[in-house]
Amino acid sequence: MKSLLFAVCATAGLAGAFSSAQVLTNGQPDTGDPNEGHKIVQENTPEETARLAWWSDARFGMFIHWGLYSQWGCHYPDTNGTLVSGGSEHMMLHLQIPLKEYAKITDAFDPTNFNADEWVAIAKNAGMKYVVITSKHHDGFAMYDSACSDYNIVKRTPWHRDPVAELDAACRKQGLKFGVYYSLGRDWEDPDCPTKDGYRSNTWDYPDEKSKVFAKYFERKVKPQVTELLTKYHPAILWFDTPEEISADESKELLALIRKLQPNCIVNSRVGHNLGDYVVSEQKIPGTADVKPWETCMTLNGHWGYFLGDEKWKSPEVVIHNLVDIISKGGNYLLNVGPTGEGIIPQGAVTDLNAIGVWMKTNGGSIYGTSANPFKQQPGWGRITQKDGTLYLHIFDWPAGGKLVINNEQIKAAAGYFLADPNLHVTVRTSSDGVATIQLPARPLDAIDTVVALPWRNND
Ligand code: JFZ
Repeated sequence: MKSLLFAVCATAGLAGAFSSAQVLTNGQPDTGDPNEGHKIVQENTPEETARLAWWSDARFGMFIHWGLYSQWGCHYPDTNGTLVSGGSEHMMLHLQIPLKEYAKITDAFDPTNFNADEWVAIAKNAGMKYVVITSKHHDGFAMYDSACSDYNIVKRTPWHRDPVAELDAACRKQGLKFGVYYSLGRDWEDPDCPTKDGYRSNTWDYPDEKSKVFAKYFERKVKPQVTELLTKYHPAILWFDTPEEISADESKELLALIRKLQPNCIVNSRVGHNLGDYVVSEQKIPGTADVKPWETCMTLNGHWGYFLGDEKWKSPEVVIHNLVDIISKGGNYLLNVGPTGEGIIPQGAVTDLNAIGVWMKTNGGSIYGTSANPFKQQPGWGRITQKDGTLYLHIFDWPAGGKLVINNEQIKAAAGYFLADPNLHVTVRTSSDGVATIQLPARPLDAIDTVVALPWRNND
């Protein structure tokens, strides 16, 4: 694979484009962002709740990180033309690749295997209800036909197509909602995008960090591009990232602009300064639903962008348990794929998503439109979700002898059934000391998560 990639680099005239192979960080995911503190602390207004209604029902979405960094799997040729690791989709930063050299990747970026309908079909088959793709990541390159900046996929690549437009159309055709990610406070193409002490800035092309004026970038690039994204593609979600040095007034101004142009567009909390419709939790699942509403975004392997050689896919069991855990706490799950420079979602990801889809086809009723476990405790054997007066018992660990103990005195149901076999019923028995138990069959109906639907009434 590497020799093939080397040949591509050489023909693309990139060999010799880069003189130093040092990686500035160990290539681990970027976790030190001070913006983590931009949490929504107040409850949502009725208007925000109404805007989120479809999103709260959807519960499960596909995140797509696709950009110039995908071309050689977040790797870049050194002076000998050998591909060196850039650590992640931050490779331009980690390797301090000069903008004019990094931009030459556009000459090779020709994803002839891209098929928006196929990508959306993979998401739909996995049971995902919305798709969010990177319209502009930290490298500042627009993955759509931007009138504000020629540094975009239509103008600068031999491919000349607009994947944001094609995915938007494919989502509408297949009944999924479409959203766009936008890097708000990091842009390594623009000379006026500072970050705290320059820690995530382009300081190699633009070394004078103190001279950078965020307001200029905000007026020149952010507002025009957010406007064209909203007016050309009408996304259901604007997924901002890394607000960094944006001021509170600028966050407010940006949100007002979005509300004016597209009142129903959902905006996440990384628009900055405690604004937005929901909070983002990155790569982790909170212990409890400490803010409402919220979404965990997570990679399927170890990287957001396609990373050459990373085949460490989370198993379907891990993904399904994560999904159920998140929903049992009231959150959404945005699970990421990183397509290759040729426009292909890696087979390891597709295999995973197909297996997840099989479980979702049988058990989706315990996911879509459900809300958090109504009880204070999560059971030791799994998780609980609820919808319309029905509890869904997600049994991860089958109890010895099939005797399931439910340590919640509120459960007064008499009988339930298995989603995997609705003709197979179970009976709840409540002992004199108020402990409810269910006698299950000797073996689970699903090795990953067997779901029992239990009509219940809360005695509160
Ligand atoms: C950011 C990006 O840097 C990354 O490339 C990817 O797009 C991810 C979804 O978002 O990574 C972050 C952003 C914020 C935090 C951590 C990683 N945070 O607030 O801890």
